[in-house]
Amino acid sequence: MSSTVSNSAREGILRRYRDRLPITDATPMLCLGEGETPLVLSRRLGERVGCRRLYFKLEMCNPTGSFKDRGMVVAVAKAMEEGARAVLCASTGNTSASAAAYAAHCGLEAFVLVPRDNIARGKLAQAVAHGARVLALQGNFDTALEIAREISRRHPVAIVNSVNPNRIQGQKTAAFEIVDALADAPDILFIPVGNAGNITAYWLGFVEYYQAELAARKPRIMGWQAAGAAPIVRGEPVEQPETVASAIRIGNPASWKGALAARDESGGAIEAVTDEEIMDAYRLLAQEEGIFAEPASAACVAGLLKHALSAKQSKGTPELDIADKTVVCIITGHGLKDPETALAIEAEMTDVPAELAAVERAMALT
Ligand code: AN7
Repeated sequence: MSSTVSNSAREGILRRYRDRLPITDATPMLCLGEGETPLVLSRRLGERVGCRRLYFKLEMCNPTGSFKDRGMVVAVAKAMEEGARAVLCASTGNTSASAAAYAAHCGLEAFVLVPRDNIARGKLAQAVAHGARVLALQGNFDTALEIAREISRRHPVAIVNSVNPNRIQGQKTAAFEIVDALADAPDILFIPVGNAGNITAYWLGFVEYYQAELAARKPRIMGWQAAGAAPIVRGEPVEQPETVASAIRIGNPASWKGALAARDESGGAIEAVTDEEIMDAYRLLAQEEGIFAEPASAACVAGLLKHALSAKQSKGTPELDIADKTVVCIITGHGLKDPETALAIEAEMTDVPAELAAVERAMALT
């Protein structure tokens, strides 16, 4: 079933999926080692939710620590090909980190518009470290995106948000990798939803592989928004989105229609999880699987826990059952990106004098 698997050193998605991407002879074959991320079989959470084949796709293992690199390498390569000198994006953080890295890689200027009060520190550090021009807006992501789109209409600056179709093209390659690794599509995909580019891209990828007869089926897509930022669940934009998962603090997703298509064509759903559910999943993922993801990524694991509970409560509803299904959760970003949320757990540390006996006592060895 697999046409493109490679065991060699990472060649990047442009080379690996050349035939399925909008690449010409003039496209620079950029690569920072994106793609070929691990698909890890759950050891403990699967048992907890009663699913024997639960996998985590570790998109946090991309070069800048999030899935954004797959789309960004394509968007920046095409911008180079078209002669752009500068790229621009609005971002809750990961897009800006990725844009800054790929722009630095090929000597383009990067302008990033971020919500000043709601961006995780690690992501901001990445943009600054890569030399991007960081414009910290006193507003939220939705406003920043509106402004970025207008600037790209008026000035010769390439917008590298997922409104740029090259981003979606690159991100669909994660679906290809999952099919290649499992020798078919999974039964169900759990994925966090913010601006909705990624859910759109996965669906595109699964449909493309299905149509090429590289997969015998398509997964049901289960998208998860944060309860305080759940416009698609509510059916209308949210003016003041709020959630601990700052990456998906988005009230008016650009790829809304793509998300609805993924949901409806796959027979899936888009639902909400509370911040409390997100933080519970965040801790479980770190402490029962060894996977340190950022809160937005934990949203889809929170969704899985919620789904498993309703499946249990309505036993005999075969569509909900996950016991014998192959399930994949997309772990979109690294926990280290948001040290402030992580360090809220600092209270768990034990202060100990630097003495052998005191350490032994603290370890309950005496
Ligand atoms: C870790 O970086 O929107 O539904 O500006 O960083 O495709 O938006 C990030 C989104 C999930 C949601 N997980 O993906 C940005 C930005 C993480 C993210 C999402 C984001 P989309």
